[in-house]
Amino acid sequence: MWPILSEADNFLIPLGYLCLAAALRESMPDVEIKLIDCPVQKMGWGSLEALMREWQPDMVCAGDEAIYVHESAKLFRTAKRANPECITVGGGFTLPHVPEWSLGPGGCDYLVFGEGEITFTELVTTLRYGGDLSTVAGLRYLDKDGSVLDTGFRPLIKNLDDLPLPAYDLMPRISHRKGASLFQNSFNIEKGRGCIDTCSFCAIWTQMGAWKNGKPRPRYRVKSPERVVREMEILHRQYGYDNFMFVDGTFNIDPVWNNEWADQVISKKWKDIAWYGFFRADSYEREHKMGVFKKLVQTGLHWYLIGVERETAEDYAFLSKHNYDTNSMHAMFESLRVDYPQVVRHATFIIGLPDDTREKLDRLFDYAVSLRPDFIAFQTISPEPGTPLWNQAIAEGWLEDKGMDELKEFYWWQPVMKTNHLSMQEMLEVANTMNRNVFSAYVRWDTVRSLVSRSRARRGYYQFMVAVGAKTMAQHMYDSMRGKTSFSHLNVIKDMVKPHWYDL
Ligand code: B12
Ligand code: SF4
Repeated sequence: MWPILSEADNFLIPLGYLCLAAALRESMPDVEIKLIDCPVQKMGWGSLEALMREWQPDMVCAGDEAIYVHESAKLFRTAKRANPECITVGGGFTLPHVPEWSLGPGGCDYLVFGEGEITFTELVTTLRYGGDLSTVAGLRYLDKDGSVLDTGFRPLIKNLDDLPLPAYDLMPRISHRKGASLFQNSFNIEKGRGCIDTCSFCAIWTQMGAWKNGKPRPRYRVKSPERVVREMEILHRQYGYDNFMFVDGTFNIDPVWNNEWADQVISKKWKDIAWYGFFRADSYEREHKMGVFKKLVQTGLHWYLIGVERETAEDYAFLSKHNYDTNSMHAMFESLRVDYPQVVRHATFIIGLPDDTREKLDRLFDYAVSLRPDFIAFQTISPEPGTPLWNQAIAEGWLEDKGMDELKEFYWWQPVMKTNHLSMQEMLEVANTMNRNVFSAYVRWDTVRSLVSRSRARRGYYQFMVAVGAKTMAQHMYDSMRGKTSFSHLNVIKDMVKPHWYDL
């Protein structure tokens, strides 16, 4: 189940659900599992409820990302309306970290904390065949007296190759997602889980970390190169996908793994395979010098996303992001630009830190442009439940007592956290201005060259950006002619509209 707010937003498949379904199917093949991908099936709340009434599921499950937490509550209410006996299970990045809310107004009967496959399967087995739920590690649920019962942390799966292949067959084909103009015909894939760093705002290392005494520790695990190539082969040959999005928080942690994997992919001689990944700056140089990065590009790497976040050492310290500095950042971007011009360089920055001022953010803007990425995004910091930043923000009162019901605002484009020098409204204006001004930074020769680049990704991306820029400018001019001076059209998510089928 995956109700959404906007058709254009959710253009990738929820891989976690395919992994959970595969694990459950492996241990209980007779359980009937349905994955409903509302955006793809254009299924609104009305038809979803009708389906549930007809189908009478025994269990309805949903994960979440903060922005859609309120949607998961609505889903669980709908499920209970359709079948009062239905058991609701929540998992993923947010719900298990706010158990009082999730097991109360959030409408969950059970929460699966962290990595889900084994805990979820054991939960279903125990509910089905009987047994003591308090011995199933990784669960949170309400005890008889109404208090939250936490069954403790489930150790992480040691060997990710032991996982069954994601249940690809349960997913409807998604290539027709129009909003995915940049990522047509793509499918998510993971090489591993977790990360080596501990960035305070990031839920990737906490979700797949090892928890002890209520605190996460970073853990990084990978599948074997053979296993990942096998997944790609099935998706490519059997399902016809040629574009992969590696969901790993950091693709370039281990050059030896990457080298071996690249050799295997190259030996397959697949035509027109492309992939997108998230990278770190500090390990770039090593891979580049070893010749591994060149091989990654040969395998079809066409989009390099890096969270630069900030410029100064103090800001990196605040975010708990380690081993980043301006020299290596400049060197990496310059090498990418010169040595791998076919790869689109996408840089994201975090704004809205407690000490941010307009001047500080102006400097950050100039720094971002000086790195010459192809794509710059300034995102306002959003503390996510379960991350160290969330605890810090609550302790410091930075969230102004925002409760879970306000979590729908936590989508990284709108400020939710107080700063010492800028009001929320001022921060919103600064964020909009910074994202808008990015367009003027692209009035340069490189852009013209990129529009006719031989690289499909580069050409496609620049054509897309020029079209967005033109549309934005036209809107701006139209607004100015009508005497409207404030400009908010780059507040991307806010501008998204609910699809017409949303309530149907
Ligand atoms: C692909 C992706 C997207 C895609 C698709 C989302 C999807 N549903 O798959 C798109 C591009 C749409 C997207 C958008 C956003 N995303 Co996103 N996204 C990811 C990404 C890169 C991969 C997710 C994935 O497939 N992981 C691999 C699978 C196998 O693992 P998994 O999802 O964690 O699932 C496992 C467990 O978590 C658990 N589990 C998960 N769900 C459930 C449900 C149940 C019932 C159970 C029992 C267990 C369970 O079991 C699974 C198997 O072990 C993650 C980062 C990451 N590497 O995980 C960020 C991430 C999930 N996104 C994040 C954010 C912030 C967003 C946005 C808000 C960003 C924005 N400004 O728009 C939006 C929100 C949109 C939305 N729909 O909610 C944050 C979430 C933080 C948080 N606490 O909520 C993450 C963690 C990135 C980060 N650095 O912090 N995202
Ligand atoms: S390096 Fe990236 S994936 Fe790793 S903890 Fe930091 S933000 Fe998360």
